[in-house]
Amino acid sequence: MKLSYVAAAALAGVANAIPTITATGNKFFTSEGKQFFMKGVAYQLLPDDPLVDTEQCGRDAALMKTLGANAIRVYHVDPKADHSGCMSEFADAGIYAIIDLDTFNTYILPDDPWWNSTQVAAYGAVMDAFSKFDNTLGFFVGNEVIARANQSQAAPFIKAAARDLKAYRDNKGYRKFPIGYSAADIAELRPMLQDYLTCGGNNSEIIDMFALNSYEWCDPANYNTSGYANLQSMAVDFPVPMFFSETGCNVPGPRLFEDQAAIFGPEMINDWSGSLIYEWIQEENNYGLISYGPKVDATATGENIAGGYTRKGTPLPVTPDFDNLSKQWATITPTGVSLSAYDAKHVSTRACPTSTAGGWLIDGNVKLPAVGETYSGSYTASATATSSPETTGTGSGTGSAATPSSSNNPAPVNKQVAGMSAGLVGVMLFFTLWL
Ligand SMILES: *[C@@H]1O[C@H](CO)[C@@H](O)[C@H](O)[C@H]1NC(C)=O
Ligand SMILES: *[C@@H]1O[C@H](CO)[C@@H](O)[C@H](O)[C@H]1NC(C)=O
Ligand SMILES: *[C@@H]1O[C@H](CO)[C@@H](O)[C@H](O)[C@H]1NC(C)=O
Ligand SMILES: *[C@@H]1O[C@H](CO)[C@@H](O)[C@H](O)[C@H]1NC(C)=O
Ligand SMILES: CC(=O)N[C@H]1CO[C@H](CO)[C@@H](O)[C@@H]1O
Repeated sequence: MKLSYVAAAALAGVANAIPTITATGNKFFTSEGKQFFMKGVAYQLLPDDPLVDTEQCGRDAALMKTLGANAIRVYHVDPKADHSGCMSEFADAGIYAIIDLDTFNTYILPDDPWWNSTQVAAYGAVMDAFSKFDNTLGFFVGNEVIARANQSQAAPFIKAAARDLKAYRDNKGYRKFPIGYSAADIAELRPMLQDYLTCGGNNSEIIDMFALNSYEWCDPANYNTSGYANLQSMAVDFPVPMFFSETGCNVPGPRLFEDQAAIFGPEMINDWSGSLIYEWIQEENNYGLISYGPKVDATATGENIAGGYTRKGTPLPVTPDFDNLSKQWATITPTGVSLSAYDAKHVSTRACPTSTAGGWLIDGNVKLPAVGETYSGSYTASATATSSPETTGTGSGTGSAATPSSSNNPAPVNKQVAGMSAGLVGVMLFFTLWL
């Protein structure tokens, strides 16, 4: 009696468990051997940590499930808080989480980069807090650290962070969570940044996934006019999974989300692993898919009110954006390739880019900063690996095709609560100083 009860409970446990995700070649796979495509949303109701209120997570997870989402991306968490209730609500709804390891006081800064043991410990604490959940998909070591070519000197620090957090993951015996970077979509950095972060031939020093925050597809647009064809030309057979970590231009609105059909369509499906829509909660920037009630006075304060919006309660779809996205995703059910049938030899590392005057600043496969290092103004060439080209992928795009530049890129500028990048923090500090 007792035994069969235990067996039944164990069986139920197995049935309910969410498969874990790993990266192989340029694709994600579930522990059941199926390819995994992300349909997700950026989720940051409150600045410090949206994954601590189990009931709220349950309400949001239920509606995300009806939307068709299977992933969230969270920019800031408190490693000391208990996330088990929220993570289990999302797991029950079939939803994975990508967590940014950095936060307001630990970002890698673009103009004055350093990487030290305080950051390693802080990023590691976030990994510790989320390593125990089966629905943790992976981690980012940075979000939009670099926004201009003349900030590319910070790129080796991003690689150093990936190197040290991958070593941390492995030393702790955690499963092989992909550890990646979420990049601003900037024409003058393409494709050098994505190529640099994955080049050099030492797997211990590259990112495991590359994600783009892209607002190039503004209605009306199609695959060619949006600039996605250009992004795709640089993504062919990329060595690690690529996906959109933010997307969903809201100009002119209402949003149609027709880009989803392209991302999951024949042109891109072999090289992209899906997208995360910016963002769940409606805020001043007008990117929300839901709200928790009408806008309130910008100066109003209260337990769950900030920046003119209530940040807790029953999620109410923003019309027609929520339905439009739901309908788009309902038409998209990619199966991809199974792990057993997948041949990762198709992908290939790009050469480390060489520096150019007034452009990309890192010349080849430079020696990465050690823990405790601050940018000194130059890098030394790598002692070990060479900067000679490895096998170059077929899609080293020249950027000469339809190339929407960052200047017509209406990315959210108001990301105080959600994914405010270090660059924007810098800009804000600048204005604060001058106002
Ligand atoms: C790392 O850098 C931060 C910011 O400069 C500093 O506050 C912290 O003390 C540094 N940690 C170490 C171990 O030097
Ligand atoms: C970097 O480039 C931007 C324009 O892209 C320019 O405004 C800024 O002054 C440059 N910064 C430096 C330090 O040269
Ligand atoms: C690869 O990188 C790791 C971490 O930096 C380093 O310990 C190792 O020696 C490197 N391997 C080679 C062959 O250079
Ligand atoms: C994009 O351009 C290619 C090449 O000119 C063409 O074959 C394709 O039909 C176009 N796709 C769209 C959606 O316009
Ligand atoms: C695909 C889809 O549902 N599109 C709708 C999005 O919203 C606009 C405005 O209400 C509708 O006209 C579209 O049909």
